[in-house]
Amino acid sequence: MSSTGRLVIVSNRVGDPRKASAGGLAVALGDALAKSGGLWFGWSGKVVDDGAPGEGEVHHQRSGTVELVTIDLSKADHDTYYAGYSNQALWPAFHYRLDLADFASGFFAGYQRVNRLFARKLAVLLRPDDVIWVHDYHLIPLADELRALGCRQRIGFFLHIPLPPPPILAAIPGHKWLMRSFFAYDLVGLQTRSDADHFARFVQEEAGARALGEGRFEALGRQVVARAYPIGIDVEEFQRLASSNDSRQTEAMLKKQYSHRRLLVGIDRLDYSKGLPQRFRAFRELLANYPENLNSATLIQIASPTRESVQAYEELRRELEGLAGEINGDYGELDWLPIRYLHRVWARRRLPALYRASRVALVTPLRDGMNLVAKEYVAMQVEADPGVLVLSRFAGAAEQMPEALLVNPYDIPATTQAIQRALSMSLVERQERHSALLAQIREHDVHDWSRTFLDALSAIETRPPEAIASLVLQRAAPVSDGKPDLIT
Ligand code: GDG
Repeated sequence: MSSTGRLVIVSNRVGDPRKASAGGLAVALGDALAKSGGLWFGWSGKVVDDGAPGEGEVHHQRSGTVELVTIDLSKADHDTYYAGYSNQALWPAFHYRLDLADFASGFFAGYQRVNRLFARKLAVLLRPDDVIWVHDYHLIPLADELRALGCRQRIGFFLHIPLPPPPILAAIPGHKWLMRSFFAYDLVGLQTRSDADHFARFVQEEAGARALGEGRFEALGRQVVARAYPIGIDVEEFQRLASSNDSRQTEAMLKKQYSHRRLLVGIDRLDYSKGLPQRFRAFRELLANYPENLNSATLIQIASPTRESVQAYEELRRELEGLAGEINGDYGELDWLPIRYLHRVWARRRLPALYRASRVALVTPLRDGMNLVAKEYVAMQVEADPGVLVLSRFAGAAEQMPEALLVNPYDIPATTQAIQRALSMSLVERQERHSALLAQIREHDVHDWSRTFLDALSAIETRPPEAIASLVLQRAAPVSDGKPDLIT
């Protein structure tokens, strides 16, 4: 990072970068934080049943040179900001599922209240030369709230999930307020070129923004730069995990146990965006149409529990249990079950073994910001005998990974054919595809992602004080009746 300022990360959840369980993102952000002696701010994960809305106890912790600051949420705030607006309004809508979205006005008020709470608690910790990087859909209006408190620091934002095209965004009540919130940032990062195009179209069509070139837009007296910064994985970290004793033992166990089978793997949070029912149906067609897979092809599907208080997730769980039971009942034998469906979290250190033991990975979301599992699978394959990635064209990763077998997950017969093709692909073709994919994943890893984003953020000229003052003057009026104020 060219700036000398301290890095401040803000995200809904805070990961301790030094814990063994930390994922690639926590490790990558942790590296960037450690270099600048940074601060990471977010929700503690604790819900206080009788807590007052808009209030929460703040906790300070150190992890090496990094300060971790977390805040508790009252139950009312958790239910409206997190389970409500973030996960029942923005998550489904941004994943093109308006049919599942609930735009209850109480949700919106809670979302605004918690963003204001985060801003209030964070603002007092900030130094004038800090560089602030806000993450994901939970916190879109945070910069606006910080600006209202007089923050003049550079503030960047990264959206981990897709940004849908204008007609879908326009269906979100308060969408103009949301869009205006983006203009309080200096830099907005999106996962793909197509998300960046949607941003450009939306701000021009709905907010009358002027495009100034190279992703810079001017509207509402503000300027923002919005570009694609596709996230990657920590390839080395995964390779280290793979060489651990635990991972090697698990790989040997899987290979022995399934020596007469051909393994396929799916690893997903149990989320309706991941296309799991469609995947199970395509797998059933594989068994029905290509009998050579009977007594052989075995799909290990890890579906880690997530957001279980939300009804759509409960329904999905029941649907998948039904489908897995049906397929195993119809096709299974005494010594072979076609689907091993595990509804639990699988230890991260054991993921490499599962990736390595599998001939094919099924990564078939209906919509996904990027999808890191696709990249992790490729990174874990052995060059002498690599497996094949079947990847949805609707995952952000498809833009960078054209050498995968790209599928439309809604088209079940075509997905079935692609799985069959993956299972019977020649070694030469597997190697060619794998080496192209691996080169791309190595070049654009998570460290490259955070460096590129932070360099771009640091290169943006800081705003003159008058510009900040104008941001504050134009900010959204407080919500009085639970409905967002709209600029129409
Ligand atoms: C969001 C966006 C975007 C999964 N199950 C287990 C487990 N995992 C790990 C995987 C992978 C991560 O979780 C999942 O990342 P994805 O990218 O696949 O999906 P989301 O969770 O939806 O992430 C997505 C991402 O943010 C980053 O920007 O790519 O589009 O939706 O690392 O390995 N890990 C362990 N046990 C499990 O059971 N330990």
